[in-house]
Amino acid sequence: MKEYFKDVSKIEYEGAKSGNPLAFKYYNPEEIVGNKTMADHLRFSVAYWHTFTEDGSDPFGAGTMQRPWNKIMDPLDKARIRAEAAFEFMEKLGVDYFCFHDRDIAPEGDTLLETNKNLEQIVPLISDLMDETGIDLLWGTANLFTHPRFVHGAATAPNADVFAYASAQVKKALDITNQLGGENYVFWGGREGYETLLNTDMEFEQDNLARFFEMAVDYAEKIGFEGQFLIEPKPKEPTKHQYDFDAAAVLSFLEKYDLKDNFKLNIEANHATLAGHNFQHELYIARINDALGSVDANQGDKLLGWDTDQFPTNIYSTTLGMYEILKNDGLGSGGLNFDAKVRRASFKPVDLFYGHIAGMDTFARGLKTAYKILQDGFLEDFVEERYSSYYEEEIGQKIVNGDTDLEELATYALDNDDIENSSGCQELLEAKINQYLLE
Ligand code: XUL
Ligand code: CO
Repeated sequence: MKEYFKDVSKIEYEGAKSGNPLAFKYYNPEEIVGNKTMADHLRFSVAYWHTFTEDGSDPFGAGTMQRPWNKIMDPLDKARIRAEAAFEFMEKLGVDYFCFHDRDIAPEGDTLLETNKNLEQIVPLISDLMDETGIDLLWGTANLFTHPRFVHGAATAPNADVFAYASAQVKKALDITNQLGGENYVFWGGREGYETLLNTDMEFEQDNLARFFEMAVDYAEKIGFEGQFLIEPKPKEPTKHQYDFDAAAVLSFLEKYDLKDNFKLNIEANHATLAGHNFQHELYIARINDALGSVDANQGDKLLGWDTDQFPTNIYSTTLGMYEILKNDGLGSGGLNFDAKVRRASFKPVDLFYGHIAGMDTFARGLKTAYKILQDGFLEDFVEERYSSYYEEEIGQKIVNGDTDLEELATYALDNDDIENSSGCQELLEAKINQYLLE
């Protein structure tokens, strides 16, 4: 087998003082944090599409990425060689998981039958590479957004033939995810939304999306797929409005269609900021609704209004993100998948290592800091104290226990004009977080 990253050997942990760009400074997979290793907390995954398949092209310019494994002309040979390069990269990086869309790993043929046959050629090779390296599949998914047939959406398309085609694709993607022992299956509704309400029956489209999910749940049961279904919220791009706008919108959709037991959320940091939230907010909403399933680990750029999918290097964001994940008692079968791409100008193969190492170190440091904040309990103590009137005072207890009514509360308030509020102390708390980050 040809080696594609000859100049790189296994990435090792060398500690914060290391000057070696090809070493971890904070990610020490075996280090115990609390009750498990860093590797078990973080469950890092590489995204096949950004790292191995895409070429760096943007709407204004051609691809720039030096990816020797993508130079092969025959599409199936290219897919094979790409898989070999992918597993060499992931093994050297030391991640335990990867994720793919069906179309990342095998080329689309002239017919659906041919496309499925292409997948059947590549999946056994990927299975062998997984066995050889011990790298597992975090999640599989179907690409229901690139091909022109999905111009009006997939499950929410106004055309039943498109709905059927998307269903066939999900069926196959579930088959191969199951075959490869995938721990989750993701739905990201890239084109499930609208451009204008003038031509859209929103109610009908959302009913159809629910029908689509129900059929996937039934099929998974039929084939014995035990992985977790995940929906990945995003507010827009490529559609003007995506139905899975944010965690709250997806949760209310799942509630309405009685699907809550079958789905959790895959929270992507850059999607959170596009929705006008931050990473922690989306994780928090998912957590308190028992729906935090997995994470697409990346970051956006507030000065750019789109999904830039950058490698996560913002330590503040990863710390507060890991704080939520620890409070959730981990991600279960989920993980931290780098749905992130190196910049168009970072075109050397080695930049793929730099990007992932940066992201892994930033989350590892975030984990350690978040663990310390939780251990010390200063945030939790402050928040608990802030709401203490509901637990320590009779009137508060009555409200929480549902033992009162507007009449009794009005009588109480009429007698209690001098309300004393305490400070929110935001600046104090932010300064304290800085101390943890800088120590
Ligand atoms: C797009 C995105 C997708 C999903 C999987 O913004 O995040 O790559 O993660 O389809
Ligand atoms: Co994503």
